[in-house]
Amino acid sequence: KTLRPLIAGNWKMNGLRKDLDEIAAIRDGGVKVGGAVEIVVCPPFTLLAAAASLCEGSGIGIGGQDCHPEKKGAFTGDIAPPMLKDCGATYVILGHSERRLIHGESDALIRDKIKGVQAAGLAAILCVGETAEQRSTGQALAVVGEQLAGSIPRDVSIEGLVIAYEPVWAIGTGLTPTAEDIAEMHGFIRAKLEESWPGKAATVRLLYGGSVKPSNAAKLLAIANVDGALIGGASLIAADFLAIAAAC
Ligand code: G2H
Repeated sequence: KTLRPLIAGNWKMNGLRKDLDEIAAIRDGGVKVGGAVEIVVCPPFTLLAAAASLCEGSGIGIGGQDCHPEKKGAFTGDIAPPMLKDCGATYVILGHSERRLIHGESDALIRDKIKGVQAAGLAAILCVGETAEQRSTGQALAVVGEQLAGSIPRDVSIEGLVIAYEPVWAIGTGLTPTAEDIAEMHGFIRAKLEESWPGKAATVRLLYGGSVKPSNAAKLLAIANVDGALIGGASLIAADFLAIAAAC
């Protein structure tokens, strides 16, 4: 594999200030993994600035889990991309299935968010993935193809964009697709990107997400076109998260 792997932790709605100790432990252990693997932690907004200052100069990146498409304005409760950047974030997760399903986020909204994020100089981690029903009825590739076509703006560069394939049915369930199914989907995503951005698709890191843990990480990360992972539950424990990074 030629791309530098990216291991990103999605803390979701977990973490109080006392849990910054875990981020410090990720930083200390991550520095030892060295530059071979890029490590990013996406804590809740409330911990972003503190996490970024803990990780400053360590090479461990910090990301948001969502944002508003606009730079500023009358959007009560929302967070703008420049605010994330101002806190020290370099990445933002967008279009996670929990945003798509619980908050009704559409591909069109996610597309606007990617534009806002890129305009602010941040890198987007775009999540795509099918539901159990969509997979069992043979629609997985079509659904992900539609999400890619609908949520990646045509007029932006895809260099620096990261895509995370997260089958909805694998999130937090302990279930993972077969290696063959992941290889098929990641190959499909790479081919779709190549159709729209010829010559650029090979630079885009494709992460797998959904029930990645230390015990299955090496197997999942070895699959063709898997350039890293997006980790939920296991990223909350520094030792587990670092063991996954070490499996790259
Ligand atoms: C999928 C993943 C992180 P988990 O949502 O984005 O969570 O690893 O807990 O399945």
